[in-house]
Amino acid sequence: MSQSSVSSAQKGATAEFDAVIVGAGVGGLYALHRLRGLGLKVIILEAADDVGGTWYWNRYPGCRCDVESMEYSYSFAEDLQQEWKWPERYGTQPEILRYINHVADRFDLRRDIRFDTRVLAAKFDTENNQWALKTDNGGDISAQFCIMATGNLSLPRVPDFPGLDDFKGKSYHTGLWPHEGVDFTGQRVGIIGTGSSGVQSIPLIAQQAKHLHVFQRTANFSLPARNAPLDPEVERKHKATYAAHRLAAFDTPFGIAGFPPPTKSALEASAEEREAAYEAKWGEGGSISFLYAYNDLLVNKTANDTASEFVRNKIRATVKDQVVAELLAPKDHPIGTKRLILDSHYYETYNRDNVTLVDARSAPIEGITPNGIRTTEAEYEFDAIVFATGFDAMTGALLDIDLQGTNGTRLRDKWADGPRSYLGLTMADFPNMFLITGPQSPSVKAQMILACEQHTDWIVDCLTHMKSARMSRIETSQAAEDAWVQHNNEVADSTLYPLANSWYMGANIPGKPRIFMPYVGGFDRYKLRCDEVAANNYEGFTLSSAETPAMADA
Ligand code: NA7
Repeated sequence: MSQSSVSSAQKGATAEFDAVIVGAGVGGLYALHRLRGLGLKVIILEAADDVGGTWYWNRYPGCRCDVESMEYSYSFAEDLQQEWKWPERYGTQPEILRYINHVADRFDLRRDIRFDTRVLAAKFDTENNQWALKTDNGGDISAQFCIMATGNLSLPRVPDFPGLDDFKGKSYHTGLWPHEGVDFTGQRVGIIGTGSSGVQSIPLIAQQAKHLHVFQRTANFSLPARNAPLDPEVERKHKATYAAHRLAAFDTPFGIAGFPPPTKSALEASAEEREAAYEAKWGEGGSISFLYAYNDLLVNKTANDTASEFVRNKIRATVKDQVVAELLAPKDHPIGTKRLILDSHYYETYNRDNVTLVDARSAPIEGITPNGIRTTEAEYEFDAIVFATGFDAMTGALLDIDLQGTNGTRLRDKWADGPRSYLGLTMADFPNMFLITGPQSPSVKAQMILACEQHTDWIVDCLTHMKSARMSRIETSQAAEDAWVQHNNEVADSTLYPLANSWYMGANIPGKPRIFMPYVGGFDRYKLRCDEVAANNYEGFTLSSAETPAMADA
């Protein structure tokens, strides 16, 4: 353990590292940078052979961020944000990955990252206040603090279709896309799934394929992204007040400044007024802007119906075949309660002669055959199948690791009925472990990079406090965790979100408990609560050390 370590296991335990971070995505990289700044000996363990996390794996055609480039980037270094030039309004996957690589090099992060190393298990050693991690790559690691930066959408999922291995053609999951790319020219392609990954890739695959069949089980709402080269004037203005803009972002519900919160209900506006407002937002592009048309779109079903119907009518007006248009027009959930997709020419794609929409709701997929896909109604032959079938979101990557805390508590048991955390940052029975954007924090309902920064900054402050107080162990009280879980559920239940069978609810994985996972009380309110907890002498936590074993907070 290094000299400067946080009041170490002073009993003489020998930790190889002061802190271990699991994952080299945007969260893990920033955590490494900051923890190094505390003088700690830190390592990142990363399953991939390079940095980037979600932007490393998701290389499917059309993959692009749905948050604007000037927002979706780190805020911690003014020179970085001034110097980096984003070519387009929304970053493409290659551009974002280039940026993350630049950050890794600029801050000399690679020397403390162990690539090609998947963490299989982590167990807390109560005696020595150490986490012991087992990896698939030889050496085990022990560290006083363990920071899980494993991502919210990082465990890809292919449904358990019978015959999966029998397919003779090529198959791909959007979240595990080949690095060399895929050329579908002249091929008969079937794609399963119409979430964001499907909606982004379908227009581009359709341009190459001989014929594309899209298997849609549930229609999703999608808005035009209105992507374009980044306007130099927009960039200049943004950069002129970048630091202030970022500070302001911390005080907004989604961690993105520049969208004044709406003050009026959709039901207070006349039908004509509403139509004009939605039309303006539709023309502008972007999801926050659209959902900010009125203040009750996510809490009042009648209000939401007006926005949902507006988008359904846009789909009907775009897609020529009205039978197809009706299938594409979502009717089973209020707009915004599933991740609202941004697309480039998605609905127009169904006007092409080489694209067929297959309704996998009325005729579900029964299985994969050697030659293609069989539904309850027909069999389709393909050269390639694309699974755009999503992820075991928010909890999947954490549960994939055998995590064992105090008293033999296994995370898999603790979370058997759904995730439980305090602030989405820590968990009872898992001392000295922190989650970056864990379930029950805003995470995917905020600008993710800012959310990662906010969590890391909080952890760094906490470790700094522990160091000055000569404490070596922090643990969450069960009561604090219970209260936070209850608060999270109450907030979600006061909105329309739970009405949708979304991955936010765990609904896309058969057998997964249905609990609304992200905190939707607003990033601003959440950050205040985190700051308050710290200011109140780490309310809800117990801090202790070898010398002061039971020194607790309030
Ligand atoms: P999503 O949004 O979870 O979408 C997965 C899609 O796959 C969705 O349309 C599913 O239909 C479909 N799916 C899954 N299983 C089946 C079966 N058995 N049959 C037919 N269709 C199926 O994942 P994405 O990768 O698109 O996006 C994830 C997030 O990444 C996105 O929200 C952005 O935040 C970035 P279903 O809706 O379950 O009927």
